[in-house]
Order: sequence, then structure tokens, then C-alpha cells
Amino acid sequence: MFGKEAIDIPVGDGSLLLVTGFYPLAEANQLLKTLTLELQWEAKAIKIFGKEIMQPRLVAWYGEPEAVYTYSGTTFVPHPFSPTLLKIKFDIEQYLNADFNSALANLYRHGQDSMGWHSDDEKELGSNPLIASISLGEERVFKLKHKHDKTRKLDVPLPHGSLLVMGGQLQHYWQHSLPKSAKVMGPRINLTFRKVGL
Ligand SMILES: O=C(O)CCC(=O)C(=O)O
Repeated sequence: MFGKEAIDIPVGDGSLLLVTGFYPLAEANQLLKTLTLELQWEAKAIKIFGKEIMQPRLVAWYGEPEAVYTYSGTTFVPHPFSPTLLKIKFDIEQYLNADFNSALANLYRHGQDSMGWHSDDEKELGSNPLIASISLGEERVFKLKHKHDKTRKLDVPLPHGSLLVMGGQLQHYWQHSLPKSAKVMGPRINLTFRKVGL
């Protein structure tokens, strides 16, 4: 792939932009390697119907001290941004002319790691949050389904080095997930930059 290509995905009820090649291959490879070692990955439990279950992936929460975030009954207190996360945050902020104060990092170790259906609609994110999501490593399918119209669904493969931007009313009307894959797969890191609590 040569250079960045920005693809506006027409979802209606919100906006979705995919930028392939946001990082060129050599840089994306280096970022994947560095972040795998640099971030403080943890296996975390979440509460579902009052029961604690382990999340099927590793996670880490980074950000400014005020960016405390509660997700599925678990409170995340952020680690200070690592040097690599600060660089990526700067690149995204320049590209989108936006600013972020936190990043949720997910490490999908293999095809059996996943993220269930949800919307990023926690009150700390405000009403129409802009969320910038970087994908590094194995390409996985990001699924979307409309909350009120069952006929509207979408599969968006997220390539190595890509940026996906969710905005407008997307979180009100859509849910998203990253399902398991039966294929044998290498690891993937996803970083979602957000602005929390302001
Ligand atoms: O790994 C992904 O691309 C999905 C991440 C996600 O849904 C989230 O962090 O809310």
C-alpha cells in the first residue's frame, strides 16, 4: 500500500472514517513491537450481570491524571502516557485537528481474543464523542450494527497501520464489536484515543 487513503464510510446516524496507511508498513511494524513491550498490559475482569469474568484480551489505560474512566463496572486509573503513545497522540491530533487526553489499549493475543457488542457511550465521554482508533498487527474485522434497524450492519476490516475515526451520533445509534476468528492469528494492538471527563 502506498500512502494514506481516507475512506468516508457512509453509515448514516453518525460518521465513520477509515484511513488506511496512516502509518506506513515499516513504522507500523516498529510501533507494534515497541508498544507490545512498552505498555503495562493487564488481564482484567469485568462484571456481567453481577458476575466477574475475565476479559478475552489484555488491556491498559493511559492518559492525563483526570482521565479516570469506568467501563463495565471496572474503574480504570490511567498510567501516564508512554513516549510512543504520546507520539501517536500527537500524529492523530495533527491529522484530525482534535485533542485527546486518554487512550485505551487492547492487546488481542490471537484469534480467540475479542471484544463484545457495545457503544462507547459512557457519560465521561460526553454526548457525541470523537474516538480515534489505531490498529497494529493482524487485520481483524470490526463489526457495526444499528440499535433500532436490524437490517443495517457493516463489517470493516481494519488493516495494520490504519486509523478508524468514529464521530457524530455514531455511539447513540450503533454498537460495535470485534469478534473472535476461527483462523490462527497473530497478535493485534488497538489503541482508542478519547477525551474523557471534560
Ligand atoms: O479493537 C477494536 O478495534 C475495537 C475496540 C473497541 O471497540 C473499543 O475500545 O471500544
